[in-house]
Amino acid sequence: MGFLQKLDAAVEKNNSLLCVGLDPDESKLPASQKSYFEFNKAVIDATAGAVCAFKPNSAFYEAKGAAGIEELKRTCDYLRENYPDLPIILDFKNGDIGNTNNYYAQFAFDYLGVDAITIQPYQGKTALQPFLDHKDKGIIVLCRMSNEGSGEFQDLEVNGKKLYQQVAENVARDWNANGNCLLVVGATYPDELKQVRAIVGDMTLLVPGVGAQGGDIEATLKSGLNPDGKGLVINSSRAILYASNGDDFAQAAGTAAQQARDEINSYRNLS
Ligand code: OMP
Repeated sequence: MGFLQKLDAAVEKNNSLLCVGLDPDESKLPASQKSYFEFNKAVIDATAGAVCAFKPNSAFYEAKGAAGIEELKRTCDYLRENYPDLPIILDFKNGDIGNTNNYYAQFAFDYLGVDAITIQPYQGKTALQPFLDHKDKGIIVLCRMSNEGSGEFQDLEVNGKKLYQQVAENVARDWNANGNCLLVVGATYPDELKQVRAIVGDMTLLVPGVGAQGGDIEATLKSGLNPDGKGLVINSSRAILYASNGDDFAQAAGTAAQQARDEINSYRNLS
């Protein structure tokens, strides 16, 4: 089963468009938690019924060197073994010349065994072909990011449109021959999300920026849903992971995830 089919099944099963980001940060972990894997495991078990995907961000693990990569690998193994119906999105944001991309793909898909990755578009489609050729994997291309200042390049005018609009157009028109592409658009930019939705039809969009970054869930849903009341994967990391820094952290994460899912669903056209 390909990533998008797996995602769709998880959206249906858990009635959720919420993705929990697994971004463990030593400075924010509850005092009782020493291992990223054990922390993730508790959060995963508490939130798995309320999500359509999990998204570990590689940076948080790479920062700890080999030990961090090991924790990332254990997290991915745990998810595949215990929650095989829930897709894993590796937040990677990599991309290089084509030959090098083969090895990024090997790390993500063969070593970690994830279902999807985020990548940079800047090198162009030809160089990214080693990712795009993985028909069963989700290839999630950065388009209009959530951070302040993301417009510095992404809003530049090219060919009479904004660069992020051109990225959306190229990905929808030329890169998606295998039907495995998605785009990243930040929840902090609902107007841009609306523009992207208009360009890409019903393509699924990964939308980070709700929760800690303050993106508005109602505006996100109104701007980004496709006509089926789906087509969005809405990520929240810190607001779920650190809902409590006491011993009740997992329970608090579970409650925060359910609340986020329910709030998202309140703006979907659920029949
Ligand atoms: P919180 O702000 O803690 O919810 O985390 C957001 C997560 O989404 C982090 O892992 C970010 O690196 C990631 N992210 C963004 O915040 N903004 C973007 O534009 C793109 C991403 C991403 O690709 O997921």
